[in-house]
Amino acid sequence: MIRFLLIFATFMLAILGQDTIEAPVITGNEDVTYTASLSNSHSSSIHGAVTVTPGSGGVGLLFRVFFTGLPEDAGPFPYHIHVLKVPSNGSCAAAGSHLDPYHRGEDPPCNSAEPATCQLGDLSGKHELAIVAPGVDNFSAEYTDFYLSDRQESIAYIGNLSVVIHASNGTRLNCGNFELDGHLTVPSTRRSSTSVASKTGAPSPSISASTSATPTRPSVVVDSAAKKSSTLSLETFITAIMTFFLL
Ligand SMILES: [Cu+2]
Repeated sequence: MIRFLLIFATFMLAILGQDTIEAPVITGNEDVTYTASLSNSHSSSIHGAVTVTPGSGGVGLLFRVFFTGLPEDAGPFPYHIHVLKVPSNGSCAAAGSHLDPYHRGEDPPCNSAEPATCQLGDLSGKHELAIVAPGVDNFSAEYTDFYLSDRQESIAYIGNLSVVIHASNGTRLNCGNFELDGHLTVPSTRRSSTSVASKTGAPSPSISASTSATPTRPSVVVDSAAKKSSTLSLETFITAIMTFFLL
């Protein structure tokens, strides 16, 4: 009996050990625009840009994505925010790994129904892969990502990072660095969310299911550490029961 309980306890703890990390919803984003233009033109047919402005009321960031020249036989195309800048030689390999400040890791793959649990930089995982129909070589999307920031002090800050678009097999096809548009628009004071909304306009109708979904936790957390889900307390509970039986 005791052996059975030990095996059962080990099994349950192994399962529960896969704690779910939930990224906090980012509020208070600034009225600035960042654009990452895919720049490595000499080695890729793909061009385009990812433009980022504050989400409605400064909650999250509004992404406008446009890619063109997508080779028909290489998609669907994942694309991500990567943690390092693309160097002047244009090497997408030098862009490093995905933005993942909560150390979520690659596995299991991102579930778009639970975007808070995905790597912060996994844009195509949280929203949608760039998919093109036969004979079409461009893709566009617009969505709000609630877990990213345009404020330098945030660990979810995207302004000094890069975007990489991949072939379906993971090959890095093109990349570009986020740049503050015009380098002239740094606000000296934070503007109200009203002016943000009137400047950027309301988001257009969503394309993917997760695009316009209201976050289930409209928290005011800006930069606190990601929360672990309730699996930890369940883990403690099971351990307590096992201890009771063993004693
Ligand atoms: Cu990537």
